[in-house]
Amino acid sequence: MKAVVVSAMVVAVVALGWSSPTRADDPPPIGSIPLSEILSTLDRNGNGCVDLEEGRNYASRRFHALDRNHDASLDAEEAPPGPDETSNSRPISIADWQDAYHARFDSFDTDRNGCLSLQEVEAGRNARKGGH
Ligand SMILES: [Ca+2]
Ligand SMILES: [Ca+2]
Repeated sequence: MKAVVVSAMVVAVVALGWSSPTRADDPPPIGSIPLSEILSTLDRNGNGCVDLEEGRNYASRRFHALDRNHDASLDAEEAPPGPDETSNSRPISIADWQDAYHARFDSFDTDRNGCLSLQEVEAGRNARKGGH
């Protein structure tokens, strides 16, 4: 049963090109993607880690999916701030959204190799959860 669901999702992703801003099912916040799915979801070139560009592409897709009225900014109604979001400030422009993503990427990339391993993502999430 689960395999059928996954297959249907793959077909849907391929059919929709994965980048359409009008998809009904929004890409989830980067911070809420299960660790086990991080690499398969974000690692487009398959090198085993998520680089800045791969993460930025995803952040951009998510921004445009959430921007219901297409005014190039997200208000609190379109994207309620939450702990898993790239930024909690609203309204937020795509530039600020990407800046916040970039800052989070840097904070996760502890070995400064420009690419996030699963271990770095996990450590970064745990640090955020326990940091307050
Ligand atoms: Ca990669
Ligand atoms: Ca908007």
